[in-house]
Amino acid sequence: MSQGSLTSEQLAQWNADGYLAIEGFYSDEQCLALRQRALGLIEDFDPTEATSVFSTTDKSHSQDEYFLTSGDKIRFFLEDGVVGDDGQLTVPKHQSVNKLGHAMHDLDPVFSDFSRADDLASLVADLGFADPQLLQSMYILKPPRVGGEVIWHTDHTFLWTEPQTVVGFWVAIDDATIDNGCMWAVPGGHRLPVKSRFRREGTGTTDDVFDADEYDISEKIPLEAKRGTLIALHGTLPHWSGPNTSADPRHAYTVHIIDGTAQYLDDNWLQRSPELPLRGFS
Ligand SMILES: O=C(O)CCC(=O)C(=O)O
Repeated sequence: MSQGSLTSEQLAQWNADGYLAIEGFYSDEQCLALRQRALGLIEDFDPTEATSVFSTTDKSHSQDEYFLTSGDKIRFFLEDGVVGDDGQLTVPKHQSVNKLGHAMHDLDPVFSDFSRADDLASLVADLGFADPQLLQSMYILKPPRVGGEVIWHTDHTFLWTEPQTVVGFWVAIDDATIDNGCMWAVPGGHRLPVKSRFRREGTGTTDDVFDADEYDISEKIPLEAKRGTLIALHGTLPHWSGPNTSADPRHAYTVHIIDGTAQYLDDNWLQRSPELPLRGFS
């Protein structure tokens, strides 16, 4: 992407569909450097620390302090079913990790540079942010044959501001296809009211359900993406990714940005210590 503004067609697509895919936003070199850094972090990680298995099909993880205290750390979340009865991994360590989260963008220089690329700052300004704050980062591995689905959700459900401001910026670090679990979305679905809010309650979490009906996903479309493609996802756009049924990896990086002019609620699951305040692009 060249420095500067989105075209009027791109802005129109963003407003109409609630997402915008930009091929070649990041170079292969940038993606491969981030990939190498993520794999290095996994190499250094002791799996016994990952007492929480992350899966959005099993909300029980969310009660786990490991998850709730990860907003200002670099933590490693395991795929379902990769820990045997003896507490040991049943697959090699690099195949067992579902994702890294949630503050690599502030704690790791390689992730920080990737997340604060000039082109991303320009895009975020074009999308109307007055005071962009980088809230959450995730490096999602979706390992071959093992990587599970991410259920239909909107990001506003999890990262609530008043008014709604969150946008997800998802980057294909590997080519993402239907077979290896690319993202899917319902174009225009961002205009519907969100169906729930996930928030802290006591020492755990709860879902406030506003509408118990499932999303109508009859109009869903796959967002296959070549390495380096960036997909901006409006905070109220329903999206999903399937399991990786292929032999190919599907690494992706996503950073969620909110506007500092909005109120970030203090019962959102993701909270940061005052020692690591949110930052924008500088
Ligand atoms: O990469 C995926 O499979 C899911 C990512 C996602 O849902 C998100 O970034 O909000």
